[in-house]
Amino acid sequence: TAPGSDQDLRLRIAGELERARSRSTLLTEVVDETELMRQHSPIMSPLVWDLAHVGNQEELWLVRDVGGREPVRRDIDDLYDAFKQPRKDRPALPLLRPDEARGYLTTVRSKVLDLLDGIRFDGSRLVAEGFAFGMIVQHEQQHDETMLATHQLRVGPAALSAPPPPAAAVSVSGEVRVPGSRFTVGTSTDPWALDNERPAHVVDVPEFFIDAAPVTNREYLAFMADGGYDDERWWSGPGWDHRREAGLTAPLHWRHDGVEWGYVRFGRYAPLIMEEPVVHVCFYEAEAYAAWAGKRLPTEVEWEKAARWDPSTGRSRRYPWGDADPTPEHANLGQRHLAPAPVGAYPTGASPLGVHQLIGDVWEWTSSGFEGYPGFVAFPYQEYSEVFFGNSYRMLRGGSFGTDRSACRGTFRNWDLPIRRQIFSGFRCARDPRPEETGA
Ligand code: AVJ
Ligand code: FE
Repeated sequence: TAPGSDQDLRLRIAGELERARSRSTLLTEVVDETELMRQHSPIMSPLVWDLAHVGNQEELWLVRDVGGREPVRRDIDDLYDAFKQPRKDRPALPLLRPDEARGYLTTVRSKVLDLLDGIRFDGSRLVAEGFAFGMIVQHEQQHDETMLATHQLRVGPAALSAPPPPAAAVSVSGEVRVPGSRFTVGTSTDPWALDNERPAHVVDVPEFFIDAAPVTNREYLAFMADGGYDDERWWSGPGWDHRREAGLTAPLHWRHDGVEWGYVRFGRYAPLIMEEPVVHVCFYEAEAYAAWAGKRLPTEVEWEKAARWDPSTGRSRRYPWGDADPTPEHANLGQRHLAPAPVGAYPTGASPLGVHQLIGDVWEWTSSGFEGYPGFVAFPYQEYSEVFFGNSYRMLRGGSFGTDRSACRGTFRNWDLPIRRQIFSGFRCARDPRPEETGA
């Protein structure tokens, strides 16, 4: 690497680290100390745990591993190890108080900026192209999205605010036909892609149809009005069991005031905006809706082909619109808004085949479980992805309004349990071609 480009990368990394930190700061300064220490839901951490955990991972990977420096606080490693401390137990731990946590993050960050100064990116695989720094940037942004979901679960006066997302600019409906072809899934070259996105490999994807937009509140309400929640036909076995045990009747955070449906968003009530993608549904609800609509959920590979395939060259792009990093014109990302945007709000972000809002707005459930790609190698630690492989989880794609652009790309893979709906999750449907439609 030429020294000039090393310096460009150092500056880019410093900027990304700072952007992540200002978001973490915002999410933890708008509520008081008691609220930071409190557990707002047994499936979430106290906000102050996420905050110190972000600093601890930065210390482990950058200060100690990359920098080879002395530990800052080895004594707190166990407290902030997500595998040693189940979420429900985290509020009872002797956690750093908010001011201690902030001081710890500041100390760690100043050491990181010190070692970044003058670092060369041609060493081990961990530092090559700034990977470890990119991983830590994405880690902080992922926890920021988790903290945003905690804010959504929190009860009390509104703490966060943001301008509303843009209105629809075009009308988008119906399905798009994706012809059968070979398609390159994943990446071997995107420098900050995580282990589960690698390596790039070619698969044969038969022709399928996919919705041009995510399923909206209007469409989801039609499923509810048709008795979808009470009709076992649409639900899988485990889905129906869960629907009954959990008493599901509507997406999480929806309220019916006797006249109309609305939702509570970050502490404020609002009537439903009908053309917005539905959000806060679990995998089982998405699956039931798709069955009711005579469709199914896309597989992960189908979703990725819809998002990345360039029909004129057969090449896989980084994003639906091309290889350029997302801007506010392409997608609703980065907590700029506190809601998904209505369908049709991002024509600039559409794919060549005319599939809209694949990136941003809502994470989209797919029908796939979590497996490593052929040739998968855990890197740099098994606990990022590999320990979750198997059929317990379902994959989500595309990112939400709460996902930062650094942690979102056409190849990015997210996962959660099929019952989870505290995340900003929605979906779109797909289907096989009907006999008369094939091979067009
Ligand atoms: C990829 C979002 C499922 O938050 O559990 C954060 C990311 N891994 N710290 C999660 C992650 C370790 C992970 N998800
Ligand atoms: Fe983490």
